[in-house]
Amino acid sequence: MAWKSQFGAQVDYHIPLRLRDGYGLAQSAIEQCATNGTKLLISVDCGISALSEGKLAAQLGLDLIVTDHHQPLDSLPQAVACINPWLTGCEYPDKRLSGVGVAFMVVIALRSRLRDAGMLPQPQVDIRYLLDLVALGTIADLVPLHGVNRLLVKSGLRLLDQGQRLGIRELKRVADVKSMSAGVVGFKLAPRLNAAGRLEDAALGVQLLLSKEQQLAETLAEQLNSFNSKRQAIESRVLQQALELVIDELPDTQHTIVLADERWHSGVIGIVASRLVEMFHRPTVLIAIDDGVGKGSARSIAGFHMFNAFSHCAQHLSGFGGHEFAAGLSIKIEDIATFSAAFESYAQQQLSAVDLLPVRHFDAEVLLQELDRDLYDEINALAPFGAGNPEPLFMCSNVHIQRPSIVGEKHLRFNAQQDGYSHPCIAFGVADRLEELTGNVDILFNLTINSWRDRETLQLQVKDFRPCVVS
Ligand SMILES: [Mn+2]
Repeated sequence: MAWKSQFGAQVDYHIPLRLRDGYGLAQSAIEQCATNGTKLLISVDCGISALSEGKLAAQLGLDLIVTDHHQPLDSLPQAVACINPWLTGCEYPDKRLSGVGVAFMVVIALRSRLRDAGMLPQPQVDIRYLLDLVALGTIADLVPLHGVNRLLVKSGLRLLDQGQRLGIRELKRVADVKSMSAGVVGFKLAPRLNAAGRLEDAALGVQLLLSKEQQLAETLAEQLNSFNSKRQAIESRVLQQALELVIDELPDTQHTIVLADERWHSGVIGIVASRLVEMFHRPTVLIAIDDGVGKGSARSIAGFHMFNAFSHCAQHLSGFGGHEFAAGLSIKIEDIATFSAAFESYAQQQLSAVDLLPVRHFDAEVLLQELDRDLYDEINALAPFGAGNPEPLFMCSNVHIQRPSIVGEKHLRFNAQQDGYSHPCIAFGVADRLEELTGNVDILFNLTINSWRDRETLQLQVKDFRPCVVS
């Protein structure tokens, strides 16, 4: 169903069915495009390693432009152009653009070429209004939020907050989002847009973002929301199963976690791998086995470059791709054991025992009396916070805990007191640690503002705590 783009071209989109076609530029997609008369194919966030697909596109008479931010291999796909900040000779200064960031730069360049050629349609397109989508994609792609990325996200968040795009408005409604931040996008909006793709067809998310009719947008947003709930349920089941395997099978001396299971859904293993990394602080690969083929998702820790590790173990893999902290692979079942051993021995060389200790870094140790609204405002000028630009984390030692209680079933609320000063605190998702909140403790926290009935109060969002060691 092609339509006319703002620059005047007839366009359509294709989202790979991840479960059928895997990630990226799939052969079936190229064939389909050729059949329906497409002349030019532009990839976004994929394609840089699609050598055979590039060849196929050329054979079928399709022009291909690859835009991507993944690491290029030694040879590039056959294409009219490959646009990727990591290409040798690419002079673009900011290598860490997201997939959508690269696509947006292409839009900027295209607009300027069209203007110079006198081909820009009137009234002129204001491409700033695309920044809400750019922010969304940049946050969801988990690139570091500094440099150009931070600027794109900062401008885009304002648009997301205004919710001028119908689909975004509906998405905010079903996700119960009141105010916007990079965290809200990452934890509430992006998972809902992605939920359909993890289980079925990611095109639902695109349809929502493009929708112009209220009724349709409402329906799509609600569908995505229910996919998301389903995804969460599957995820917690897979996590449970993975934990059982970790506890049964892994000795303490093991530097890595590699688990494979036929019950798993390849759409959720990445998220579960992230959870295992949080819990065990080991480079982790989870492999979902389906029809005799393994599809793996990997997450890493500081000091261990996952893509390099996969390159090192390439002989045991059918395919792989990714970055320093996240990567994916495909593997034959009979190779899983040898891969796992090679991966572990590489990690033994790369990582020391100290690398494997979970460490919490904080930015400053403070006293409760130093915390006020002015400090919050100063810190907040550094936002948006997210990957690569974490929200400043403070440590306050030896605070006295008052009135700890469970709120909303899963969370803890209490007051922290020190030298006559006190601040309200909230700790999310740790209701099971209520009993540890006695006497004097050290707390790690971010500064937040709690708005309630038009009153704004400083609130400490406690990320972790431990019994105080000095007194
Ligand atoms: Mn990407």
